[in-house]
Amino acid sequence: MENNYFKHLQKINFEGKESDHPLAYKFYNPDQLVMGKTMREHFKFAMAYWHSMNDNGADPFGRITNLYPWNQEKDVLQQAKNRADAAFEFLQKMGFDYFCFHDIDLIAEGATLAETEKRVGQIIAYIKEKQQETGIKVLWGTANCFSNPVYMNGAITNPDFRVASRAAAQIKIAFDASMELGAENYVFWGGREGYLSLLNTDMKRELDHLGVFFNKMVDYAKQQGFKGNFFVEPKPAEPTKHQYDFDSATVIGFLNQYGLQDDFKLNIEVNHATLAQHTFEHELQVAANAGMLGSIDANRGDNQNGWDTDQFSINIYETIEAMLVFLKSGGLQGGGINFDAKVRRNSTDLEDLFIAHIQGADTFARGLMAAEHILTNTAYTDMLKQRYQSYDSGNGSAFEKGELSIQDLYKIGVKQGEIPHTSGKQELYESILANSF
Ligand code: XLS
Ligand code: NI
Ligand code: NI
Repeated sequence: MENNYFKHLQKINFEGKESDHPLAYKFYNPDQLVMGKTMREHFKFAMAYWHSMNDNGADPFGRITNLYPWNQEKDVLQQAKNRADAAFEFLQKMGFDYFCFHDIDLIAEGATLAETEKRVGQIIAYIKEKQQETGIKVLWGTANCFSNPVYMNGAITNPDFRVASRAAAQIKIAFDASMELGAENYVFWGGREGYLSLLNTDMKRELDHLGVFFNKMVDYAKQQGFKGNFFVEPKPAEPTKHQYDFDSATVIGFLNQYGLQDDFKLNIEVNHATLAQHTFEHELQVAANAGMLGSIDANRGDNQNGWDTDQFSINIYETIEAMLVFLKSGGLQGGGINFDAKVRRNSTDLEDLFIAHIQGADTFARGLMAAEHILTNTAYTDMLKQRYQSYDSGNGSAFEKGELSIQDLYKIGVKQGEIPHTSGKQELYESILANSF
């Protein structure tokens, strides 16, 4: 008999913005078309297993506050099955098509890697059945190579090969499990790949190891017939002082340096962008420029905090700017919107999980509709084009095509005389944004 943890909660429906029901979508209408695609297709919303199913509210200052009923069973396999029941019930009630997971979110880690592998195999079989019943899919899978103390000095970039090879084995197991569940993508987030002090670190050697390993993963995935994408998820710090996958630009440089640019894309997380002193839209745009905008981990940070608070998205302005980049660059390559966010330690009602995800989905829906409005009904696109019009013809166009030498540029530039100011019109752009929703 399957469990029913959210008995008191009904399927979440779209009721429109006049609704004052907290357990209804006000803006996310899955079938509504935006620029020729349904919202459902644009977003591919996913639940993050680790936050929504495994989190227990513990923080460095206090013990568990959140005793989710599905995690109370003592038998390891039964507990994992209960958790999967809760996950699928939640996803169906939310109307989400996807989830994302780490290997050891699905089932508790064993005392040895061999035992973990056995356990993962058992739970995968159960989850696969639930996928067949419901049609719910995996947006991406990944390996947690950072919680186990064996990884305290890093995983693949560990100075000790014994640990690096253990990490490689764990990643192979997680990748195989992801493929078995039909995962559309596989993620590498740095975890403890980085350093605490450069004094005891051979950075070049550690990065070379990561480059070699990723190349081997590409070969392996091809042999296995994996049709999905590999994503790297940038983050500047936490848990290490300096993460190797610092931000989009750093990751793209790394992928190019190690010949991985054709096989990897990026998974951009909002709160990681802001921790790197960038905006979310900046990180998306950098990835899009390289043709590597793969997926999004949706959340938000806190302006007064310097860590990854992983709160649910409510920032409309930030989301509209992100959705402008999203629409202009043709959406995500293979990925979707994964709510890598958690309810607060003191949000202990089961309905809080629903309210949080509804708010996140509605924020993205509003952002998408506002971005569509800006692109189709305002002067925005023309204004932006106009700003660069001097490159559309004559010498500007010749320069852009690489047809002017430095001598040519000198001849043209030296004769320019006094150049009148051209306003950047930032406040006008901002007023378009502010009036778009
Ligand atoms: C942590 C990361 C992590 C990845 C998956 O900050 O966001 O949750 O998304 O390993
Ligand atoms: Ni993330
Ligand atoms: Ni994060």
